[in-house]
Amino acid sequence: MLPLEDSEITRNGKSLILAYDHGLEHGPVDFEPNPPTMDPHRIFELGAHDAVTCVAVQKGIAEGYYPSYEDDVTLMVKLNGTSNLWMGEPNSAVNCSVEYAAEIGASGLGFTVYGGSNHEVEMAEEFRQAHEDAREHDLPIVLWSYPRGQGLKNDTSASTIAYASRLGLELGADMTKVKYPGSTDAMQHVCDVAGEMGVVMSGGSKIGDRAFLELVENAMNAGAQGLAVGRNVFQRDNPTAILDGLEAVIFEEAPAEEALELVETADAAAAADD
Ligand code: FBP
Repeated sequence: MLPLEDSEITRNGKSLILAYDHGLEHGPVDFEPNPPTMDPHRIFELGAHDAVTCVAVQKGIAEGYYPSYEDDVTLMVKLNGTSNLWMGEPNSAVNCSVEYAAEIGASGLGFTVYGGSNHEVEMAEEFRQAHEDAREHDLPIVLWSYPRGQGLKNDTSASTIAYASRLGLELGADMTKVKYPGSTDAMQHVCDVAGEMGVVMSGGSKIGDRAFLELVENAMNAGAQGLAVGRNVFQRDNPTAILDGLEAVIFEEAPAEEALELVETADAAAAADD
């Protein structure tokens, strides 16, 4: 595991990864609540917000758009990913090599493993290759650890999510991204079993400002290293406002209530400008 305190993908040891691989994973439907965000330029502009430690995208978006933002934004390249246009046991195609990600400016790498899928073994083997190549380039690698597949009865149970975070530690991830397991106590266990490896919470479907900030506050109190979030930022009318609030909760240890005031102030200012 690489020490991430001084890494470009963290700030004071904490992370807010702005994930934007949804055009591949879910399709353009995810941009419908806020159509301007179908334009990757909009996301890289958000990536320059102080709250964001890096923007995680697939190779095509990185290659096409990152050159205009390399002075202001830190890039994470997702090495694998898949569409949801097909059916079957969860699997994720390796779309980019570590070498190419480094060439196009990545400061960090992302990789999905669906533990519990009938394809877990091949994804773990592909992760082994990516991990060892990442070490050659001195790049941190974040595991998107999402147990799912026909063998799993409940892929969001507390014990399954704890297993997901432990998989990251065992396989050599520098940080592991998991779904919220449902309570602060469960999240604390998820972080405890990850040992010295950092755990970041996955944002999930869009929910209200207060509920989301409270969720992130709970995760941070439970020992999370931060957040990897997509829809709960870019599907909002004013993504900058929620980033103001997330910055307060994650980096300044502000309570959700205080962060919510920042969000509401920023929303009011934006409304007055319109
Ligand atoms: P969200 O914050 O929008 O949930 O994004 C995090 C993420 O891991 C993305 O990187 C990825 O596209 C998506 O969730 C996958 O979600 P799903 O659980 O539907 O596979």
